[in-house]
Parts: sequence; C-alpha cells; structure tokens
Amino acid sequence: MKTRPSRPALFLTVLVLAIVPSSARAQRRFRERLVDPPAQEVTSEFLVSESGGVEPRRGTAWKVHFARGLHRGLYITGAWFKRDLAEDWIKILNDARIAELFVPYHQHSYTRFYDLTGFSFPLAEVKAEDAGPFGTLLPPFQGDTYPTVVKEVRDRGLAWKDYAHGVRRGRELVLWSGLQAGNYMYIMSYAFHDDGTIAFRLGATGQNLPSQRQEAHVHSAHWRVDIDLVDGRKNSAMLMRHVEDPASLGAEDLKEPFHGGLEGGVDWDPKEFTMIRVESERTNERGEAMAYDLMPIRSGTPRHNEAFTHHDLWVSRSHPERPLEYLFVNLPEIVKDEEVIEQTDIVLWCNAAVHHEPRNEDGKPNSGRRLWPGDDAWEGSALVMWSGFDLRPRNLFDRTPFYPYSPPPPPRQAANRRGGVAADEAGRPGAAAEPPADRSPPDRRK
Ligand SMILES: [Cu+2]
Repeated sequence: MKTRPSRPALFLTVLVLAIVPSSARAQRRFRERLVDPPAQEVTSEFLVSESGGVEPRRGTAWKVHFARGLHRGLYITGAWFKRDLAEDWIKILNDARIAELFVPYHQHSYTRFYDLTGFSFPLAEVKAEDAGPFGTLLPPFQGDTYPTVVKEVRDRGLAWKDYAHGVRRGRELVLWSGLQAGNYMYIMSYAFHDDGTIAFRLGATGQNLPSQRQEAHVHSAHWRVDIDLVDGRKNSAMLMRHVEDPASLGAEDLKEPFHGGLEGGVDWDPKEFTMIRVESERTNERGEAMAYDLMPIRSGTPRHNEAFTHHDLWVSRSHPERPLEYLFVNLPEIVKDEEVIEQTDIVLWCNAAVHHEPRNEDGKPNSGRRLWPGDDAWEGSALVMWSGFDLRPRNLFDRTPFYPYSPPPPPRQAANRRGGVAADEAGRPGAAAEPPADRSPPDRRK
C-alpha cells in the first residue's frame, strides 16, 4: 500500500532535487578544470639545402605532440621522426615527461620539496621577450587565457666538420615552458635535433627560497620516458658499459641485458660511460638494428635518503593503465615484480640534478621593497642551471646525416666497373658508392 510522503519529506525531496543538479554541475565544472587540455602538434622540417650539401636526400623532419598538465608541466605525448622527407614517419616517443622535481635542502633545515607532485604549480605566461629572435609563442592550450609554450627553431652549433666536404651546422626544434614553482622557476625544455637526437633539459632559475636564501640544496629532475622505437611493442633495453683496466692498455665495451633483462635500476658509473641502449626489431639499410642510446650528461649524482634516488637509470615495462604508473617516487614499487624488459613496451627512467650552492649572483637582500617586518627585501634571480640527458640515435640512419654523399652510380656504369676505384661524375675518386656492408667494422658486442 502506498503512503503519501509527509510534508517535511516532500520539502526535503524538492530541496535535494534543486541542489543536486547544480552541485553536480559544479562538480563537473571542477573536474573539467582539473582535466588537462588536449595536446597540440608542431612539425618542423630541416632541409639539406639550409646549410650546404648536395646529397639527394632533401632533409629530415620532426612531428611532436605536446601538452600541459597538472603535476606534469610541459610534457610530450608523442614524437615521430623522418630520416628523409620522402620517407614515412618513424615513431620514437610515446610519452616523455618529468615525473618528479625533488629538492632536498640538506644543511640545516632538511626541508624536502616535491615541486611537481606536492604542489599544483601552473605553467608561467610566456611573452615575445621569452621567445627571442628565433622563437614563436604557441597558441594557449584550450581553456587557458595566455600562451605558456615557446617554440624555437634555431642553430645548435656544429653538426660535423671534416677535411673532405667542409662543414655543416646543425639545427633544432625546441619546445619549452616555465613551471612557476612559487618563488622558483623551472624551465622544461625538449629539443629535437635535425639528426634525430632529443635533448631533455631542466633549467632551475628564480628566487632562492625565502628564509633559506643561502642554504645549499639539490634540484633533482626525475624523468620518465616511454620510448616507442618504431612501434614500441618489441623494444629491448641493454646496459652499455666501458670497462677499462688502468693496469693494462686494453678496455672492454660491454653490452648486456639491462638489469639481467628484468625491471630494475642501476647506478651510473662515471668511469664506465654508463648508458641505456634501446633496440628495436627494425634494421637499417646496412642490416643494423635501429636503436637509441640514453646518454646521461651530469655534473654529479643525486643520492638521498629516499629510495627512489638510490639508482640513476631504471627500466620498467609500460603499464599506462596503472594509476600510480607515472609517479617517480613509486618507481621502487613499480619494478618490484621484475617483469621482463626485452622484446616488449618499455619505459626508461633517469635522474639528472644540479647542486645549487647559493652565490651572490643569485641576488641580494635589502634591495627591494620590504613586504613585511623581517622581510629580507630580496632582489635578483638565480641564473639558470641546466641538467638533463640526450636520447641519441644509433643506426637509425645508415650514414652520416646531412653529409654530401655522392649520388649512387647509374646501374650500367656500376655493371662495367672492374674492381679498382671508380670516380664519380665530379671526378672525385672513390666516392661513387657506399662501402659494401661487409667493410664496416664488425660489432664486437654480441
Ligand atoms: Cu636552487
């Protein structure tokens, strides 16, 4: 038997109906604000003709997807490279980002900041003066009211120089943003070189910590790079070591499965030129596996109390579906089950740090406006200090990129050759053809 609702109950129902939709709307709006805006795309072509060269290849190109996100800053959501404009894109990156900015102060305060995941720092606005003569401001991300990413296409210095064919200067596409971390500013920079190299850099600048202006500390960037070489499904991680014995004149260059072929971390050894090699199943025109080397560039190695700082180079299996997958502090937990990291989709993790010992060039007290009693009236900005690493191609090309190789001889001419050294059309001896594959130095690392 139905009962009629009492008056107070009816009033309550009406009230709930009135409130719930608007609160749901508000929650939805709040969630939408937390969802990161869609990624943007840039492409950049590097033409052979821009810096000399007569080789029939026309040039290389990068296509990059990038985004900004809460607790992510500026990050890469995909990168593809063309060895030549006439070829298809080759996938290189699936996702690359800084996964933590760890800043331990270690002289007396023992303050330990997690600048990326512990705060909701936004990207700083960028203006024409940020972009400089070779830069442009990329459009604001959806929902943003100001631009936050600078795109620069710039000279990167010498690419190669030799006695035979002169010189070539290199170029790069750089995407960078500033993470406005309170008093501090982090420059997140991704540089895509014309030769296929990717340079990952973090710059530390801004105002030293109020109340601890003179306390030394480390800015430790902890990177996560989901590399997807070719298609990324069958990538293997190798540990590369150069082992020298000062008692002898010899040395060994060793290639071994990274961490025994299982998830885990290893230490960078300053005497061994430690690097991670990622090999794909695809081979280049000389039959060599297309690979990338992760090459650290460091002035020191961060080692702190926290477990995630206890190794420098780590490899894990990609699990984008796991909620804690992107947290560097969770990395020791991520690798605990020691999944296989050969012939599968892998993720590279590495640290790169600067040691900030405050100096007068950072700024000076008693200069600006005193904002509250006891304020030190600090003015100045610490000059930017950079840390990072490179991802460098290995056997992605079958020859030196942007080198003015002679065009291959027409087939008939090649058939008539009888040993000896053939001259090309310009009369240069011995330049008519690629050396045969069997003349290339043997790879000792088997
Ligand atoms: Cu600092």
